[in-house]
Amino acid sequence: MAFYFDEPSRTFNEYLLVPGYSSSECIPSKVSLKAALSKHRKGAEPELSLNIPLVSAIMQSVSDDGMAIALATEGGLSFIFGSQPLEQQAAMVARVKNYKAGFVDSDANLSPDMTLAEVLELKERLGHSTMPVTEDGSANGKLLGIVTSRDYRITRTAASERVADFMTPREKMVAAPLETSLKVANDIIWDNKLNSVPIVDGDDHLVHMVFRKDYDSHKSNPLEMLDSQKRYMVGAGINTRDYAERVPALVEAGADLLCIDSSEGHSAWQEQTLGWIRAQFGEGVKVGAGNVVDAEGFRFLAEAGADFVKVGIGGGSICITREQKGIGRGQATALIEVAQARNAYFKETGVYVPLCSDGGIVYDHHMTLALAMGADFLMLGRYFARFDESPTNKVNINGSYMKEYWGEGSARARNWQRYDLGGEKTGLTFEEGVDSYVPYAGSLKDNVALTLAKMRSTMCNCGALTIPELQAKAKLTTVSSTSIVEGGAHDVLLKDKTPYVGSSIGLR
Ligand code: MZP
Repeated sequence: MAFYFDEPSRTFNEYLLVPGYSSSECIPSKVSLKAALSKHRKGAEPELSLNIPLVSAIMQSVSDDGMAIALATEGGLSFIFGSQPLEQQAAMVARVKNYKAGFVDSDANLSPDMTLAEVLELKERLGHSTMPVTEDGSANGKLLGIVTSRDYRITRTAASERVADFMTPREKMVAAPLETSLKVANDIIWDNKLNSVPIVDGDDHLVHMVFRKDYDSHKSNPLEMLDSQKRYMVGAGINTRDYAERVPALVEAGADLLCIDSSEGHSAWQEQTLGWIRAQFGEGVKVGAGNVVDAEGFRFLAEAGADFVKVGIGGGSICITREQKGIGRGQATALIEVAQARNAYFKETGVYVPLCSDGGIVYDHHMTLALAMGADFLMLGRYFARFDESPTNKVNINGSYMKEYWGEGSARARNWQRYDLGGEKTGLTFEEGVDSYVPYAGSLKDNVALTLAKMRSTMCNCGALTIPELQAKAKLTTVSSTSIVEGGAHDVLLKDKTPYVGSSIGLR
């Protein structure tokens, strides 16, 4: 006879935190959001920790090298998507590891034959007004000049005019050699009253750009996720098919942490993958596994050697697995049960396995709920997809800016390995994800700051200055549907007709 769980499957929306005593010590500026990222023994520090408990989803539409750099700057971590050729994925990882804050790869580049109309289109699309001109229009071509908004007047310069005719040519430009430090580049910028300086190699090929505004980035980002060599930290997704080739390539490229990306992790394939990694690399390569939604699944992956376990099936905003296959579990219920299993495993073995709550976060306060329920950190797709730094197009739909966001199980991503159940290589036989838009929300930095301000504030209401303290002290209650109505603005006529959105996510 089938097994029936006692509890219905519940979502984050069905819970609230009940405040506890807050001492005068308990103020938001004292809250530490440091989170364990890899398993560790009782009393020992984890080898890997996050400075903020947020990681970006292993998805084409979320986590490329640009997202990874932006998130590591704020103290979180990205997992570069694995549904791409391994050389390409390793190159993204390498770009994060080689990134020098303040030295950026130029993403708005011109060739001398382009027209002013094309320059304006690029400016509108990317939001940059400084564009180097290279022989072949690439980011590393021979430098021929530069175009800034000082080089043309829209009212006077014809839209058909060629870049070569109005750019500031190379001989009138200031550029700096490859070995230039950030400090010296900044001095050049100030001494010459520039907004940027191109860094060139011995053959005068463009390598990087240094912009005036980036100089202070290190100082203003105290939570940056840096490795022992002061490089940004980055994770990468792997699958249970080509791990023997992919894992060594990612390790070689410098990935700090891997994660098996699969819709369902309680499987022999994950056990084999973890076993292979341990046999080849011992404990030196850290790898998370998942996803699971019950105690049995957790224990299986913990015993198979996972460094962290990811929780969640079917709750992702772009996910239709529950509709298509009828499998999954409400994210809150799944997390609560898995956290209980994790705590029992810790008591029994002395090994603490961090949990990542993956998918289904809609409002900012859901993040704090997930942490209170036992997650150590959160994986977010939709949240990050809305920002400038996500790799997808920003498009105007009926007067509002949107970013594209598609699931790994959609026909667009065709990540069949994520849904692989063994047997012949079949490709994606049916979709488990959708292709969608999410409202454009601006920069990652501003949004993350707001989200974390709310998180710190709620933690103080619960009398907690750290995530483990929140987990120990949190008091949670389920809510009735009528009390949800009571929780919003109600029985008043709002002066501002814009619907109130209780989250920086802003969809509901
Ligand atoms: P969300 O933050 O957008 O709600 O959910 C992101 C999570 O959804 C990802 O981390 C991943 O676990 C899951 N995901 C990604 N693609 C699909 C799909 O196409 C999916 N079904 O479920």
